[in-house]
Amino acid sequence: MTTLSRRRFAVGTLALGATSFSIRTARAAEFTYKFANNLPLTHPLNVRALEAANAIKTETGGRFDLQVFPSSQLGSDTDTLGQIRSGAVDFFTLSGLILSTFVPAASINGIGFAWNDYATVWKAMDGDLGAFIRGEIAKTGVIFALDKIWDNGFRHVTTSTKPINTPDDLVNLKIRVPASPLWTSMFKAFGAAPTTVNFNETYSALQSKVVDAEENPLAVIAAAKLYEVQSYCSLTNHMWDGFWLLANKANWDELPADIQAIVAKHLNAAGVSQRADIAASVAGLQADLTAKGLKFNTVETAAFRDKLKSAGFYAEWKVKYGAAAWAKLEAAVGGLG
Ligand code: X2X
Repeated sequence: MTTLSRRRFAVGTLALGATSFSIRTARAAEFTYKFANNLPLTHPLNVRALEAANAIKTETGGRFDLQVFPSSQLGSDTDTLGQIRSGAVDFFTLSGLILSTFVPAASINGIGFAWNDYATVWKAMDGDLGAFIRGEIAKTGVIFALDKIWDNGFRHVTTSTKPINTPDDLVNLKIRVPASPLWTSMFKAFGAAPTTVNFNETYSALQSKVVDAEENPLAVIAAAKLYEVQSYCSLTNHMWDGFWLLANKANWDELPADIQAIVAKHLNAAGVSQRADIAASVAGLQADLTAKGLKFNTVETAAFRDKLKSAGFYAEWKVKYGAAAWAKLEAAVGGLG
């Protein structure tokens, strides 16, 4: 285990303290379920998750207590994927790209430079493409995804060394990527040197210069204070990434139908509100991060997409997903070449 920074440790301890306080003071709930995620409490995902937890407690008359564990308190994403499969964790927001280590089709929305805007993303993820992915997740028999995918965002490259202006700037770049074959494949196609690091160890990997770069949406860069250990943010918009709200099927099936309905209603509504929070925060976040010293630049994305095309990236992944799944992606985003 890598050492957590003192700041992160303090946040984790406070959150656990608050949880046990509420258990002691409130009437014991009939059902106490755990919701794990990898993000700090300040990120909209946790703000909305806590709001949903309160609404669920109220509407179930205290019968259902959803305990939110932020900042990978229950383990790294890779560990927590094991726990949601076994039922040690009940709910878990996870990037579809990381989920693909268990459900291969789940990374398909992360294909590089596929999405132009949020309108296209939500139409597809609330429509046929999302339904297809949820179907694949449900086929595992041990987990399923709630209807509404939550937003992580459009991802951008940050570095401690130099801005990324052209695809050539990625060559040999030591960049952290999450644990997912698609991420590694895409950055290798650019000639970069990707290293897999779970999110809970990313800050320290950047701080200790194990890697020089990472890539994330602005909301994550801000909430996790990655600007403290990065100097440049190149607005590459290279990928849209969302969090499926996964549930352990056996634990879910133990809940009475009326409680299931209340929990699903509030969690899906929270996901939709959280999408709006992220979209509304982008302009302000860029200004805040600039004030904190991060230097921004924009890029011509066509050159990056052409590079992936000539490296055979799209052709390779079309074969991996299969023609039928690829057709669903192209029906949503247009031809990918
Ligand atoms: O690990 C990441 O970079 C993050 C926070 O974006 C995900 O959860 C995929």
